[in-house]
Amino acid sequence: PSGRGKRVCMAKLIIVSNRLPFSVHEAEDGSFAIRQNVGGLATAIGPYHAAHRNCVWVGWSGDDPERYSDEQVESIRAAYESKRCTALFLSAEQIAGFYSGFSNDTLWPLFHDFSHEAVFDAKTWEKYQEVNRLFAEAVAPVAQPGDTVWIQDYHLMLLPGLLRERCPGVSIGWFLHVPFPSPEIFRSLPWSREILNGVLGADLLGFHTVDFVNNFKACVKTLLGLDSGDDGRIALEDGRAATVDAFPIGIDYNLYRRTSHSSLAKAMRRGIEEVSGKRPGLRYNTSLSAEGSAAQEASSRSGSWWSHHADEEMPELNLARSAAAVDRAKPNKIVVSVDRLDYTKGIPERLRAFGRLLERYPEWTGHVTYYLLATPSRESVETYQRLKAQVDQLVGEINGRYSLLAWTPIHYITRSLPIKPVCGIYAAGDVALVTPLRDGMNLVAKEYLACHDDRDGALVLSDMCGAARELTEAFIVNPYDIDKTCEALHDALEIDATEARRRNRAMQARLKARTAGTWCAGFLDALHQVADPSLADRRL
Ligand code: ADQ
Repeated sequence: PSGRGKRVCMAKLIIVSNRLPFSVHEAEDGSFAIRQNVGGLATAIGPYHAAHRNCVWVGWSGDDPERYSDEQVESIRAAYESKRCTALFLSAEQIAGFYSGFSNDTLWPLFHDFSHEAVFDAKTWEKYQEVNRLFAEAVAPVAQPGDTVWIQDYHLMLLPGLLRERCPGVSIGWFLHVPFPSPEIFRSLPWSREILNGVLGADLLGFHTVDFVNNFKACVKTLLGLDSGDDGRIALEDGRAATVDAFPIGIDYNLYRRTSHSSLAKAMRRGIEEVSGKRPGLRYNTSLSAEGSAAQEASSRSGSWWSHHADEEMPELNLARSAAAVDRAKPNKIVVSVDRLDYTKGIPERLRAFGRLLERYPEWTGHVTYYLLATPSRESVETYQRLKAQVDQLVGEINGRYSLLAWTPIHYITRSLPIKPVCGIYAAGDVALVTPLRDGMNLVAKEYLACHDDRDGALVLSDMCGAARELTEAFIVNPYDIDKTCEALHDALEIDATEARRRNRAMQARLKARTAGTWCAGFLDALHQVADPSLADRRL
């Protein structure tokens, strides 16, 4: 048994992704500090990597090496090595072609059914191949027979094939975090066959949902003429087989539940509740509750500017004055959303639905406040710049049209926030609006529910994401349908607390059972079952 134990320890798991789960930051004294990245991949696989000493991670550093001297690049490399990460450095040209170009301008829109946004450019395709080869050259020397390589996402779809040629006896898995499109869309890619052949170098190919698995199988049939069995096995021409299956990703439920009770998250929640008039505090003048009126009187005595003057000069802006026209007993509510600013997330459509709510149901005036956290990403890409301008404009229009002196309908935050304040925002939300136009899974919906463990709170969820297949008790909407999304938002705001808790409990039970940890273990177990059985005693 001791000999067997020794062999088991020697086998490695090599995780390969475009970005590493850490970033390096330069301190004032010129030294480099390493910080954990936020985001789905880092939080899903990060704990597995941290807990397993025989697990290493290979990825692009995200830095432009031209900014640093050779000596500094070596210090950065060493900082990553201390976290069992191997950092690759790409040139500015490779970043433009591989990352901004083929990955983000071609595959990302195509895979999200935005084919009109997809750019087909032979030069960026060239760079995509070059960088995938660079990854293969970094991984191949460390991958020994019996080791496992787990490749992540659409950036590295040629890597399974490249490693298959270079690394005999290694089990190769690949997981796609975004949707996989239907053949009608995928076949428009001039290099679709090369991509399929590359990714079929893996022993196991994982997707979030059965729909994406079926799309992939249909593409393999249409473009390569290969059949797949009911068990997901695809017999390949070289005598090997690749298996495809669905592995819906989960979250670290307890981490989000716990973090929502951290003092920072609680302070954030309290602040949001005060500003939105849900809890007596800052927004004293607009609170329509008895408590609020007392606070308002107190504030007039203390002499705030607008309580002295606004009533006389701008009565229509003064919510306290117009309160007679609205339901005084109506409780104030908070809507939240958290996204990277990306055109797949449906932010303009969602804003229109919120604007329509204020138009169609004027009784929500002064009673509902929307906290919109939307952090810009991929800012060098023109489509993203246009989207930012569009969102800025819509927020401005809605706030301009509906604001009262002491009530702003939308609080728009574009900074990137760490996990604790994000959990504070989730916890403050009576309703989470999660309405992507297309999304592989969408972790935000799941994180919101974890932050409402044992509480009410309602989720309005797009039917166009993987999460909708699991979170069936949510208010499911077609995010393109502005009227229906507005109605669902209205219903979610009005839901009875007992009913909200009942729905949440059903969804939360599923999230507790299928976590990020069980997702990792489930994928790796399945990989070891389908990969070469003769290697079984040499693996992790
Ligand atoms: P993403 O497109 O990044 O992930 P998502 O699943 O929502 O989308 O994950 C985003 C993560 O980043 C969440 O953990 C969220 O808390 C965090 N986040 C998002 N916006 C933030 C902000 N403004 N500030 C701070 N934190 C923010 C891809 C796919 C998804 C798939 C995941 C995991 O596109 O469909 O669910 O991978 O597989």
